[in-house]
Amino acid sequence: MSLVVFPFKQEDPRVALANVRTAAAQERVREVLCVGSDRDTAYAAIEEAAPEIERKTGTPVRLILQRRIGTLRPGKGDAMNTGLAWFVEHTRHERIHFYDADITSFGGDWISKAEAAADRGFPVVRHYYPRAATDAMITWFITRVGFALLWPDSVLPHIEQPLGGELLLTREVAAQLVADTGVKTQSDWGIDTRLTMAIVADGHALCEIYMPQGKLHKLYGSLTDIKDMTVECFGVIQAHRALEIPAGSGHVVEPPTGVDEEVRRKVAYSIEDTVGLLREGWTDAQLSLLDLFPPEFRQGMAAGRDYPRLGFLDAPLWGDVYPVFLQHADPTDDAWRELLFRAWVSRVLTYTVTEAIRGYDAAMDYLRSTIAGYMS
Ligand code: GDX
Ligand code: MG
Repeated sequence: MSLVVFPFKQEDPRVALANVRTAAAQERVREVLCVGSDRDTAYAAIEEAAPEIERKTGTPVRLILQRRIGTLRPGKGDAMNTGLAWFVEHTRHERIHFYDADITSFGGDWISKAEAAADRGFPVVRHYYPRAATDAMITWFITRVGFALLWPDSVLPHIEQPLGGELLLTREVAAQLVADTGVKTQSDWGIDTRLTMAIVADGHALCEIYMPQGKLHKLYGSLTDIKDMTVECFGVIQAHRALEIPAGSGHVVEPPTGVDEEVRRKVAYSIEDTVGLLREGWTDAQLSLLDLFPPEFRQGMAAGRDYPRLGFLDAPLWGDVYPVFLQHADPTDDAWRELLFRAWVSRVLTYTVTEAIRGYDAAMDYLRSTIAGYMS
């Protein structure tokens, strides 16, 4: 029997509550735990509705605030670690599920499919879903690149959505993660990457299940959110770049069953708003950091101050630039954070104007081939 955990922060109470109700009504679910960042409106709404949901479904809905467990920016990592610790210390359930609270396409099948894969013997199950060709840009240009460059023989670069917040773990795996100091430390957006790395390093077999309806959820509030996410998702890889990860533990990916026309057509970000980011906010400190990088990158980035260049940061150049960030970047330093974000924006724009415009299938083939290229 299972516990379902929803970390939440400033979510639409209606969406969060609908998801809590859906989870509580599932046959295998014995308890739902909502981990809030503070007593916001969603917190109040869940608190009020919990007794009624329990009466209707027989499933208790608990509500707690995240604890300060890690040492980095207090964020989603503290919330997930609070949920993991609570599961291990306060319950006897066999499995734990995590879901983002803002998914509007959430349904009982997210839970039942994961349970079915765990029944087949997988101690770790991750959900994956179709995403637009211009979505998942951190996954494609930060996480999978880092995994491919640093651990080409492991399963890490093959994981479809290593940042996804939707997953199932058995009690044994959860207990191991709760005891892992590296996981505990990761209080920020790096938590999903850190969990993925710890699970693979510990040699657990994992199954990725396909949700054809996709994950529809809240759009990014501001570019600051995505900047923090980019830097923190890079930071976790950089901090653990010396980690030994064994070659190949079991990894099964359920084949995808088609991609919605809406996903194929969707443009996930505004090119117009993004181009401006290459031009604004340069400081002398950022400019002097460019000296550490290959000349094509240095010139391409610096030229952006006058007129943003959109097509220069291709896959081979990114493969040369990324290791420089791995070696030198200081994610606590403003100039480095800005430069890393700017470089990622530039890589995203180059890909968009040279590859994504060729259409969905060509773009996805291209993205996959870049990862294979970095692995060899
Ligand atoms: N308690 C708590 N505290 N919950 C949080 C916090 C926090 O500081 N920050 C976010 N959450 C909740 C949020 O309410 C939602 O339920 C979930 O965590 C995910 O956050 P959201 O803002 O919806 O993230 P987003 O942009 O959808 O990112 C997700 O996918 C990324 C990716 O795959 O690209 C999220 O799972 C990321 O960790 C992941 O990197
Ligand atoms: Mg979201």
